[in-house]
Amino acid sequence: MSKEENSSNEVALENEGRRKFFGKTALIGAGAVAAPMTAAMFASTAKARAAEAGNSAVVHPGELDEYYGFWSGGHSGEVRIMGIPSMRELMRIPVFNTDSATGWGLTDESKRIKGESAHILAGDSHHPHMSMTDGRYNGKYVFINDKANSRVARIRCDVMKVDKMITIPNVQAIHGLRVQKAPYTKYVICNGEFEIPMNNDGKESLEDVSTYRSLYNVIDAEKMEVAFQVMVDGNLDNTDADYDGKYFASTSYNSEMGMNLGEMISAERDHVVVFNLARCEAALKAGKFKTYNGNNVPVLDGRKGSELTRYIPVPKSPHGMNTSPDGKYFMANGKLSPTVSIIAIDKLDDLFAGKIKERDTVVGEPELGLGPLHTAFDNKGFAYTTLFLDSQIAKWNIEEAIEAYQGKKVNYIRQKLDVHYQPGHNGTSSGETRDADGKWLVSLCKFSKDRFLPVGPLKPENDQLIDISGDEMKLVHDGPTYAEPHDGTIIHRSKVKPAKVWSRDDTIFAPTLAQAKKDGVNTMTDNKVIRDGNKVRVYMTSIAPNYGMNEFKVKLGDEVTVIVTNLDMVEDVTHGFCMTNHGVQMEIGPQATASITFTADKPGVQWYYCNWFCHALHMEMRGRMLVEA
Ligand code: CUK
Ligand code: CUA
Repeated sequence: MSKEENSSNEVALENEGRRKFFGKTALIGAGAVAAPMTAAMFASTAKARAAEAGNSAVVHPGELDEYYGFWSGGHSGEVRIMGIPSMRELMRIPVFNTDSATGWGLTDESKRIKGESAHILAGDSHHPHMSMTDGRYNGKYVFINDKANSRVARIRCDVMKVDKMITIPNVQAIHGLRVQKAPYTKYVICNGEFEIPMNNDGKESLEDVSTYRSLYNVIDAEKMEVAFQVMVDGNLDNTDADYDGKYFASTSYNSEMGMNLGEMISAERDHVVVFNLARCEAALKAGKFKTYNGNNVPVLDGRKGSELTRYIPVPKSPHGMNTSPDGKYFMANGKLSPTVSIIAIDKLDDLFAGKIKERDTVVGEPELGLGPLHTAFDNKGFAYTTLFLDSQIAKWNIEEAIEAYQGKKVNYIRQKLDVHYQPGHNGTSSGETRDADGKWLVSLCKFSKDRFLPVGPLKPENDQLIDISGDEMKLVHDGPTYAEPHDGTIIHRSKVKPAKVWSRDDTIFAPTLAQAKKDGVNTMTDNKVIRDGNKVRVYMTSIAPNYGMNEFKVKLGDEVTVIVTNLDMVEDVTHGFCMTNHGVQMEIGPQATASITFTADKPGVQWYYCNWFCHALHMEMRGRMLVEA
């Protein structure tokens, strides 16, 4: 390592110390004052800061955001980490997509994690949700669904990389996804949206749809295996969990089991399915399940009349499902109905005991405007519902909406704020947890139209930041985003503790190190070529600005695996490995090992180089592979 490298690292570490200090004071906006200030400078800054007091969206250069936002990247297939309130995009986590910067989808480690879907290069991510303990984020994992290929992935929040991915059997299109909130995230819950024949072996017809079903999926969060599935009547859209560890609820927009638009929207009412977790687990234990399609995933029967579920009728084609952070209500957002149906969770015991009727659990149905899709919450009893067709967010009082349902004359709507335009999901700071704090609301708008400089027929979306700390919602920021944030969670930074460098015993590259051990290679010290038939494993170290191996030889047609171990201990010194003209590139973080396999199908000299700028001599960090013909 060079001298400059060393000294710049010391500066970085010193900064880190200062950040920690200010982090403890929890005074965002009180700022890291790096340079000495004159009295006049201080006065004017203090004035500017006072004007921002209360809930400032301004994050000055060098200051850190108060919240992490985990954003879905929609059909880009990724997850993004945002800083809130600055709305700066901090990082992208490739998940269901392929990423040339990090080599996600190309490296051996990522292919191993993708498993049976390693050949699938696209995806559609919708719902990123963090694991919880007792209804509060625990900083461990973020789970995300792939609607396009019926997958669920897990992001490990210490390294912010995917460490598990599974394809869910017996279903098509995993849509709504949430986590069990209490007592802890034992299960990840998600909906199979599209109805398919239970045994989908090509023997069914397009005409007779009587065997078509949607399944509710309950996934063991640690093992990342399907624990069980529940067969339902109708399809499933969005889902959420209670704060007691007892019930899950899902919206169904196609209770008709229609196969075209007209059929799907024919009924005036669809329903919310409520799942009784204890009864499902008991049925599983008692062996009351069937299997389908030749796999051994247990499928419970939760169709109408089952003891495992209840079907609560709600108006036409509901979409979003949101649990209020006080744990009292499931809210089903009407979509084609201008209403949100408020389901009292404390009435569900009686419903399952057969003491009351399904509709008796509905304690409010406020009329909010056109196209309610999703609802978010503050800590003062207000709900914020996106109105897709009206391009507005309605702020309303939950208890007053319940009183109105009982016949009292109250105006539960406090404000309607124009957003730009057509909002889908919205999210409040910590609003999906007991820690809801009523500071920020983000509206994920599907259209931006005229809000930004035109960039051609394809326009960005618009993620709008709204201050909800006062009586009135205030729009404070427009944030252009690429296709397509569906859902975002806003998590206080105190809940997230990312690692600075990789640990050598990380599970993500453990299988690679196991292979090295078999090859008799110490990845921290050795630079060696191991030949195994026509398979060649090239082990090399990297330390700025050098690879441990400047040249190696292989034979034309060999299957070459390059395994690089980054010996740098310095935070942020990431190296890359790129073999020119081979479509081979990857990231190797400090103290990580990464590997990539390709065919040496071009004879002659092939340069490889470091593609992550790491040092003043980064351009010189390269070497030659000779492919002997
Ligand atoms: S969905 Cu996209 S706006 Cu996938 Cu939660 Cu409602
Ligand atoms: Cu190593 Cu650039």
